Amino acid sequence: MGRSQVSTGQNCMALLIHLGQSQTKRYFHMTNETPEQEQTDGFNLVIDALKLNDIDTIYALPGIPITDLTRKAQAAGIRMISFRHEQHAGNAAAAAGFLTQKPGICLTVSAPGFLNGLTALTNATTNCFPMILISGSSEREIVDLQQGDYEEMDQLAIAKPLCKAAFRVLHAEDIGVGIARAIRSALSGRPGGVYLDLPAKLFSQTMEAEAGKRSLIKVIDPAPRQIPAADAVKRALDLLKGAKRPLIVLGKGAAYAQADADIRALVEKSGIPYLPMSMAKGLLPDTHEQSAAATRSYVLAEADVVMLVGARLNWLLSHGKGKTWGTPSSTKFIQIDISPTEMDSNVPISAPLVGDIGSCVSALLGGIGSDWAKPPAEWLQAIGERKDKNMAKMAATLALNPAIMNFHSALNVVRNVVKANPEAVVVNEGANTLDFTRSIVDMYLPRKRLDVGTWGIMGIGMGFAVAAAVTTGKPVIAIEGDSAFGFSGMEVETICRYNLPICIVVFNNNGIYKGTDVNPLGGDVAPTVFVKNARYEMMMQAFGGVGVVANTPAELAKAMEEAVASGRPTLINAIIDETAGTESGRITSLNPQSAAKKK
Ligand code: FYN
Ligand code: ADP
Ligand code: MG
Repeated sequence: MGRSQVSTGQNCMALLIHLGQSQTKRYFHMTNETPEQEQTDGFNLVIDALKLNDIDTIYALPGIPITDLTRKAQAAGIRMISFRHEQHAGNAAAAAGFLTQKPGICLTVSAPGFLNGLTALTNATTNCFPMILISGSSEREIVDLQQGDYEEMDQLAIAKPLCKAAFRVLHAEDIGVGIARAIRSALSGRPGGVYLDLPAKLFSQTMEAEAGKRSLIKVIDPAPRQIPAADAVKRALDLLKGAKRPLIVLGKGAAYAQADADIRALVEKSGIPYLPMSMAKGLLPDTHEQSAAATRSYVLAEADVVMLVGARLNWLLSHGKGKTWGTPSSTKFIQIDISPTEMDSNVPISAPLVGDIGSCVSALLGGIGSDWAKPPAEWLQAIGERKDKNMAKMAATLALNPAIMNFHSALNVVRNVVKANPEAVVVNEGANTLDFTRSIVDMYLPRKRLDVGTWGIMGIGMGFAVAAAVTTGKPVIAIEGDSAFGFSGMEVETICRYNLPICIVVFNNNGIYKGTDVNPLGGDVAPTVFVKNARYEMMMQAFGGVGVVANTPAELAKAMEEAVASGRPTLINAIIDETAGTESGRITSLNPQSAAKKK
């Protein structure tokens, strides 16, 4: 009530402000006719439209022209998480979208703020996470004539090729439609990032409150189910039935779909071994007997029929061809995906199953009756043997306790802490830190692992951690390479400000990949190394959080256990052997020199 009430004095102000603007006449006319009518404005309409659509949190960085919007949204009961850099606000929005199936909202200022948010928006689109980047923008008339406005930039044009959809709202009465279109675009079909451009002038436009209310849209069924065709389901089942060495690959699309029980039932009833992609870990517990994660290379090379569930045949799966898949590959693919054009993007898909994962998986389940034959015993046995061998090897490595802590001895601690706290969300980035954590730290529950995703992007750490803490209320454990942490490290202040239960462990080996590179000419240090023995824990102390140095697994275990139990913002500077680590972790082959050698 109070918020949308504008006093007569303010009304006059609003009228004055509107003089000389293109919509002035209309509003003048309207307000003139009904001077006593309750008024609303652009600020309130944006807030009301978001609230109407159950948006309860905004990840933002205030400034011209959206400062008042952040204040008013907070006053209206929307949780406002204010960051130190827009990229991290954007990453938080993206992760919130992935975790909740509601578009995460990032709010920024114009030009530079918008550009800072754009990397996150594009990354969200690449990862198929629903998010909306809302940026304030400068005067259209001046921007379009390139007359040099404050933070002048044609933001809509720049955003368009970099996200799923982009919209601009010029009139207050169109705010409802603009936000509805943004929500639908972000959530329907393949989820992705949407840009919404709100010029500064829009916020102070007024209109009659009742008409404003009527102009808002509550989006009904924003991600409609897409039921797969019966013949497509049959084709997929027939192919699976005939397989001698079947494999299921679960991707982050499967994690996003929140069809956890049916996915687990499909895997278990079919008896088919499965491989989780990184962010699908935990969809079934990594300790599940049908998991083939510990013998990844073997199953990819040997499988004759592979069913992809919300996973793309991109670089992370070697595009479905080449050495990884056995040469020459005779693998046949079934692909479950909501996007029809994903099919045949890299190799032929023998059985495309287009629809939402929940509907596709339940349709497949319908076809797996009591007469279903489990995969041939030789296949399961071959996988089992290799898996046991690899896991025994891994266990032996983890049991070692070298004099200086390395990735394995430190991650053995993390593995135990996560096992004891399976509800905790693990955020993970780096090169070696990422690759070792992925294979060493088992996940037990769906959507508990957030990482660098499709692009292998650094800098997601603190944004993802904040969103995980805010949306789940559970402890967050961020396992960060020292280089990776640097991209978003300033957000430790944000973490302290909101007192979030985030435990950051910086794997400090003094550099990118490792800390031992030397400049052959002397002078400056090598480009890959950092200040030696950096005191990352003091960054957390600076803002009132807990900062600890861990030189040994025992110290690391104590610090992590305390952090998770207390829920206090904590940064553990875990000192890792600076000689540990390989160039680019497990993707060394992508370095140009290695790639050239391979040819
Ligand atoms: C996995 N493995 C295990 C286990 N889990 N062994 C024993 N026990 C357990 N629990 C084995 C697995 O079988 C593999 O061995 C190996 O460990 C590695 O497993 P992973 O990580 O699943 O497999 P791989 O080949 O590294 O996966 C390819 C990939 C992955 C491309 C999907 O590397 C990836 O997601 N990379 C992202 C990298 C990235 O984005 N980096 C950021 C940029 S860094 P084998 O079966 O013997 O192969 C900039 O420099
Ligand atoms: P990963 O990297 O884990 O293999 P990808 O991001 O490559 O996963 O693939 C995710 C796939 O999931 C995308 O092709 C996307 O279209 C699809 N997807 C996302 N959500 C759904 C859904 N609800 N139903 C069906 N497919 C989905
Ligand atoms: Mg490092």
